[in-house]
Amino acid sequence: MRWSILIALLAILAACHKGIEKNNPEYETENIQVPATFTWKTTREVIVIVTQGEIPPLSGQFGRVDLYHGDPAAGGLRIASGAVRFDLPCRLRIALPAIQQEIYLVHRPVEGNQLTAIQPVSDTIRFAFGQPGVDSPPPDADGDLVPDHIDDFPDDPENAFRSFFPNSEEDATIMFEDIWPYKGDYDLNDLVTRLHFTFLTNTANAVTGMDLRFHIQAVGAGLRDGLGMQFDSLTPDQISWLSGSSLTQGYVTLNGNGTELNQHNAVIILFDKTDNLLHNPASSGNFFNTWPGSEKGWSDTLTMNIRLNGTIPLTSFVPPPYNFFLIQDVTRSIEVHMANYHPTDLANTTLLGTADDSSNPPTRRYYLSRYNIPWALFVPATLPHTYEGIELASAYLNYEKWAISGGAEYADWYLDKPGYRDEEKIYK
Ligand SMILES: [Ca+2]
Ligand SMILES: [Ca+2]
Ligand SMILES: [Ca+2]
Repeated sequence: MRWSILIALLAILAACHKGIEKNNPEYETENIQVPATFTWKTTREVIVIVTQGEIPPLSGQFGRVDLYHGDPAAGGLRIASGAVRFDLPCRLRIALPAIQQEIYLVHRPVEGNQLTAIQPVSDTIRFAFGQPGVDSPPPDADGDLVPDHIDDFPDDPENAFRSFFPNSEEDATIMFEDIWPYKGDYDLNDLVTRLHFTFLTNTANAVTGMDLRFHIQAVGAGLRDGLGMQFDSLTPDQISWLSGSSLTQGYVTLNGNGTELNQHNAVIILFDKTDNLLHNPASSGNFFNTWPGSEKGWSDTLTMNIRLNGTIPLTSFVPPPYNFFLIQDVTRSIEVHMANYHPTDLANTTLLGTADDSSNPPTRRYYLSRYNIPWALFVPATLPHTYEGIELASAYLNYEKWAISGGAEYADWYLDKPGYRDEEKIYK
């Protein structure tokens, strides 16, 4: 018990932003000369357009296009899929890691052998496949014109394919400093949450819904925080229903469809308090997997299912990272967003531009310090966090070069490559 009090005291000290000696005083993230225009983005959006030639006789059925991060024959993971027919090109709008140089396109025709092509990543990726002749249409149990053998939902005419972010297997990560508008200690481990997105689409390559799977990786905070997400391009009535919010604190009020009440954009709340998901040893107090030597805890993994009212073409449906935000210390009005993502209607906007924050809504500058340092970072991969009080930038040895170059250099700073990490500073 005394140990937990000590931990709690250390927690308060670590979270305190002024006058406290930091665990790594030799390093100061705010001394990084970050260009004011740097977006801190780790992803890019691309449009993929794949056409299929016409060779009669036609069955009217759709072939399928799959996109992979790497060579599927060598274990490359799938990122997106869509329907293609001679008269209906496959158009996909997807987010890729900014470091992605090329993608693999696989054509799985109604009949015949699949073909693979490699394309360099650009804003618009175009490719054309031929279509082998189809003698007799293969079985299509649900009648959606995607044959069973290439239909991810062979018994569901409303859905045909799954697409993913960052890919079929791996998670993305969102990391926060939580004492905004005060600068934190830049360990970015106050809340670390792992995210995986699955998108459901139909034969028309329109989105019908999305599943968001998540768990908490770390809580290096004395505060009791929550996590929400705003769809900046969806209104609440575009969502039919959603399930899976973890709410125990009573400060979140929902519409009938599960989105948050009194918001003009669709806002979903993943959890209103980190403890809802955590199984943490009592000796850790509020802290979850950030102190060296402390007993490890584990997090539940939850999935939110989100289904749309009608469908939205994949070319109009904005891909990740979306507008995630931390809710500070069970106080709904204090939100912490990624750089240049705007607050929701329920945020107390009088805090913008106060203390260490230099948000300026007229110029759409949000949640950046006067040193152009953000309070939140989204990474399209998993990455281990640092020990309590150790600045992320001091453990990831090319992070500073990435920031100074405005993202031009070392955009792969988060990868586990030789010389990229100071393992001593990374939580084990
Ligand atoms: Ca089918
Ligand atoms: Ca189907
Ligand atoms: Ca911190």
